[in-house]
Amino acid sequence: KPSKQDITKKSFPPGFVFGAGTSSYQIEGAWNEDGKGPSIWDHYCHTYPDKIKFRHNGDVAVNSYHMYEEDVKMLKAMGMGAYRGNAPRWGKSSGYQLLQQPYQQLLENGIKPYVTLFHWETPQALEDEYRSFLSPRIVNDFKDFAEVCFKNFGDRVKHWITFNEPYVFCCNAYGIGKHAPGRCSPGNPCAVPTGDSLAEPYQAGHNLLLAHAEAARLYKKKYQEHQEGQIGIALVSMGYEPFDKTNHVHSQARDRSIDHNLGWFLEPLYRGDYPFSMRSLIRDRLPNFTPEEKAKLQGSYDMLGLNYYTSRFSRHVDYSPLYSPTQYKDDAYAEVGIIGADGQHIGEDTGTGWLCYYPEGLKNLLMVIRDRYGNPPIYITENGVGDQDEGDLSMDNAVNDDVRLNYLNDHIAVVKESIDMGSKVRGHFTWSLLDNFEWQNGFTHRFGLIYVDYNDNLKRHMKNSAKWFSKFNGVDKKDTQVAAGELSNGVP
Ligand code: PNW
Repeated sequence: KPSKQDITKKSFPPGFVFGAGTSSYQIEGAWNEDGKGPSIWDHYCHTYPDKIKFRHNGDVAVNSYHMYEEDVKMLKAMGMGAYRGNAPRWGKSSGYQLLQQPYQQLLENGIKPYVTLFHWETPQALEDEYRSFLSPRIVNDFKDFAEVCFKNFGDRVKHWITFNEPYVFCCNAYGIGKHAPGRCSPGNPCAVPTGDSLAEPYQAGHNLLLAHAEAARLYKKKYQEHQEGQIGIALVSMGYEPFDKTNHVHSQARDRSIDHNLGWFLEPLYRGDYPFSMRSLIRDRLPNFTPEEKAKLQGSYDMLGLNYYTSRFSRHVDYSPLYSPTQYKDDAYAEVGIIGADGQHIGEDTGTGWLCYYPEGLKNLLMVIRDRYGNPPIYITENGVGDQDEGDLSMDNAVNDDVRLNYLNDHIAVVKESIDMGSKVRGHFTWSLLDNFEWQNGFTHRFGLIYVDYNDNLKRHMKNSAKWFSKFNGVDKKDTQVAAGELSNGVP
């Protein structure tokens, strides 16, 4: 149950940042403007339109490529100190000049850019040429792209995030085929079946980790000293609770679930190899690192991004030779679900089906990172909820978003508690600044603090949660109203 502790930005240590995040394919549009080549998401939505709810796509998205001034005003109206967005899209051959303007605008308004280099948009050319992340060739190509970004924007960008959620990327794009490039293991409905290759998610993850390590190494060697910035990666994890606390097999299952989600990527970065439980269960489908690679991976981050939304119960299932592995069955002989042994739900449904309210899960993960992974500086790079809207949610109802407001309040309160318990969290970014293109769900899941009117020129309106954030961040009520009032007149 939402607890409603009274908490504001002032409850946090000085320097702690609050912000909101987005990703380019989800918001920008302008998919073929200014010399940009197609990404795997352009290709996927155009080639397999039925894979996306209502055949939506990101060709126009919420037009932030052209409406970024609006978006910056909204950040300002909420008193946000930071914005997490994407660098110039990989594969864009020109147009860097244009991207100088949004950065300028952010900085002039006192909003720090936190830039994610990769939020799932591989250039289609690299997919066609060598299957992108399934080939080690991706490592150098990613490093080159990262260098273009460090060189062109490093004077203004002081926080770099190489990859967004390798876990979701590998599982959805290579395991269950729900995301571009749509590859999947047998038994899953997908765009591009990949035979019996159950190793693909692990190969993709492996090359991605090596690409991260090379890009981070380059930044640290060549740019960090004079640009004085930091680099990291944004990992996602659900929280996990044992299905039945009174039976140790379920506590062990819970630990394996954490290993196979957070640990899959964090453990190589922390100590140079995958978790032991993954090695022992996934065996020869899990690639190996050379000693040099291990050394490059270890400690290749100044800070860690953690994306947290929800939690699950983890239930031990016995080994059976009939239990054929698919991507999800690799979750370590642990079945995850929302109902525990005594019938209780992990947390209330918040509106999109998969996302249950369970702030405690965030604290638990932060404690795992504190205790098992060396307690690095952390930014909560995503946290938020979506409302389902298949054309049946009125704007009034969408804007009255108490569920989101309570969810954010309570998760932010838990961040504060975790800091008091020794976790080094340095910032919190709500997902998302705006309603946007929610991947396979098209525009039907609205995650924004800001409502986007799809029936009226993509106009932006503050939801109640956005107004709550203004207060939270100490913005004068009048200033917020002025910003909101101005904006509801609708600039372009
Ligand atoms: C994130 N989970 O994906 C992505 O980074 C965003 O682009 C996306 O819009 C947002 O979440 C909302 O879906 C996730 O199952 C997908 O815990 C699934 C989970 C977490 C994050």
